Amino acid sequence: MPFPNDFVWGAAAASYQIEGAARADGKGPSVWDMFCKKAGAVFQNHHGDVACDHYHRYREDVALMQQMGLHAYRLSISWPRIIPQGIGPVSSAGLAFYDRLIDALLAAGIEPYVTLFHWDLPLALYHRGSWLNRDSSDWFADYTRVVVERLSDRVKNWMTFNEPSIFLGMGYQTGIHAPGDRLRFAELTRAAHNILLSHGKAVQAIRAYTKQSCRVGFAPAAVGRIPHTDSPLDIVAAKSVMFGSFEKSISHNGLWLDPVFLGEYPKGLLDAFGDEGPEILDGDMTTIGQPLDFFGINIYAWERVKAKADGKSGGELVPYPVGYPVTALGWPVTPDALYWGARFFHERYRKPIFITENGLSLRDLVSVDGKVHDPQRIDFLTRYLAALRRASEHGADVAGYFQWSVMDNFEWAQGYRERFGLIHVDYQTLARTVKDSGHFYAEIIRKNGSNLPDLPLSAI
Ligand code: GCO
Repeated sequence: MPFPNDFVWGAAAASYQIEGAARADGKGPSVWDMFCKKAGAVFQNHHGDVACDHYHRYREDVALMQQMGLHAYRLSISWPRIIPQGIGPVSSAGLAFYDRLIDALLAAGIEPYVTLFHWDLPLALYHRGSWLNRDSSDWFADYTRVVVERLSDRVKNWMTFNEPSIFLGMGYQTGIHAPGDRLRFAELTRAAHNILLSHGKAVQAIRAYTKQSCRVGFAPAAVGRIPHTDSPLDIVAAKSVMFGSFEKSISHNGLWLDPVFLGEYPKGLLDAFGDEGPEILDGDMTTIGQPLDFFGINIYAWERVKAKADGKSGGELVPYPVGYPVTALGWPVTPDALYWGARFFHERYRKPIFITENGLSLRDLVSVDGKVHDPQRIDFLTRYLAALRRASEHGADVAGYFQWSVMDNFEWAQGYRERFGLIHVDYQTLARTVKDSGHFYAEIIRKNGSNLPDLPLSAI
């Protein structure tokens, strides 16, 4: 059984994680350039100064993407490469790089899906108050205008933010990501509201300045729960955790997904925030709730829940048993997260679903035969994609899948220790080697998934 005929097969990466050239051609510093210089902030003090040197090697990388037969490539634009100070003068060299990259992708028959913000905030804007400053929504809208005016004659698939709940939570609450701050809860909800406003104004800018009809979405993470069984009670329990059960948290789906797709914060969430909730001005929710064309979602590992014994709402966590399969990062392998995620999000938000990220990290290495054998990634892909196809068969409008990641890259606070790529990168020589999983994924694309086994959920 194949996937839908027009299913989009892609792979993803992000500017700071692969480009390198951190100061080339007038690029301004980002908060990650600053953060990596803090001793101990990143594994072995790794940083993105060189990364995969994609800035100079993009033609080779696009050629490898073409070899794999990718339909699409999800890239992000480096804001400080376009506008070095975040606002003000635009870098022609920065725009020229993305001109070259987009042209190379199109020449290779690969559709670019562009994320406007994947965590590399211009450092100058951090010093102007970052997302705590309500002006951030105008800064972001103007940056979006510059990019869309330049690239929208060739780019027709846009995403505004990547995982706002993660970059806000890890960068400004726990501080284990850039910029490494630990804000008060009321500051976090203010920043979240400004990020959502930035999203809405960016959507307006895309619609206003695009040079062709286009599709707009964003790529959130989500709090996800897998029903322990497919019993109605367990399904209700999983959804009640995902879309109800409000508490004082900036991770809650109701803080991010409902305002964007339903145009409002859930009342229960604002009640839970109390006087630490965001200040909402007239018109804000209309701005935030700009219509979108698809529901992008990054899904990796979800927890399982079952109905509470006392029948109350919410769900009881079902821990994974000792020895349950995990990735090199310790994330449980939970393929049915793609099944339930596609079904739950399509049911609630009624938009075509793109899995904008899914993958695993392994400790891949180049074997004596010069190849990179990664059978666990092949098994992972088999299970997760079989589950996603099952969701499609059961009525979810599944439109595409982007593997994270096209190549090994800088995995934030873990630096280069974690390898997520379909392509191995030797960080000393920068040599690329397509892994066995890259060849396997190419076969899946060629056969539109019909070569994947027809696994029942219980076997996934
Ligand atoms: C994220 C980011 C990616 C990560 C990937 C693996 O989801 O954290 O979008 O940049 O590298 O998800 O953690």
